[in-house]
Amino acid sequence: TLIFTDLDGSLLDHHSYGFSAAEPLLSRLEQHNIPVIPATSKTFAELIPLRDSLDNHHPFIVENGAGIYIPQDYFPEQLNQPIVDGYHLKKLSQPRSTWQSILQHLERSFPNEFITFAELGTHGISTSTGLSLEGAQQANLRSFSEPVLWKSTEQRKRAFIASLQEAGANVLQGGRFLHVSGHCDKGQALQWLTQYYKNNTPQKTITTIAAGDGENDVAMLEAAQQAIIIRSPVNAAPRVRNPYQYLTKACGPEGWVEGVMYCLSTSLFNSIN
Ligand code: 2M8
Ligand code: MG
Ligand code: MG
Repeated sequence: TLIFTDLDGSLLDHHSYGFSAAEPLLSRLEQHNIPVIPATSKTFAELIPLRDSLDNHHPFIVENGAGIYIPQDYFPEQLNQPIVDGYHLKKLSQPRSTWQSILQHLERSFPNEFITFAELGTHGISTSTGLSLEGAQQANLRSFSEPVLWKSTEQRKRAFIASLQEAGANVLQGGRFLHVSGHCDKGQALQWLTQYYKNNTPQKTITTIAAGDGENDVAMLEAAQQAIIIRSPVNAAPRVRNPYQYLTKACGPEGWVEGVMYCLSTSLFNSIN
């Protein structure tokens, strides 16, 4: 079993970014060799300290599926992927600058209607996310995507998204921002990494579970065998086409524990029946 999980609003509390309710289960999963694989909008720079506090040593997916980082020596086989910052890196998007120049061109058609992460800067990111200044700085160290804060109407937002798509970008809705990146998502990243585990571990069948609370998690929730939709304190639950799905009663890390316990008990039930 592999557990792919969104962080903000799922394993981490939407407001406080805490995860204490999930700590006992996280250590039990580790003892039972069930990898918990973060799949997040966050950056590599944000994940390094976070993996430390979560005591997580598994591969991780950043910037909404744009990059998959695999620790060196995690798999017995030598990976073909280049080593970046000490990890094997599989890229699924063009660099951030590609999206920044498209956004710059759209400035004229959508004046004062959006503000990019780069424009917000450390202070602006900190105010709009509740992250510390250090956290905001790490969130801005992006390699493959540009988050955008939308300031105008829903109708204009649809026109904006259409223009971005026309220019070759892919747009995903996060909890607070629109994420402009390549044609990647957390679902494709889940598939790539699951195939990698299959090729490099003795188990021939691998069960995949995915947990998420937002629109940017839908592709991953649909790609997994079992989906856990974490209830959000602020947004409606995303619509997911997966017959094996569970909507949690609790939000954030409490909901995460509820959903993972539910999925593990049903997959155990299926395997003994
Ligand atoms: C951004 O991502 C969230 C994910 O849903 C959002 O769009 O609201 C990212 O920029 C990420 O790097 C950052 O940590 C997060 C903080 O809330 O916001
Ligand atoms: Mg989320
Ligand atoms: Mg997210």
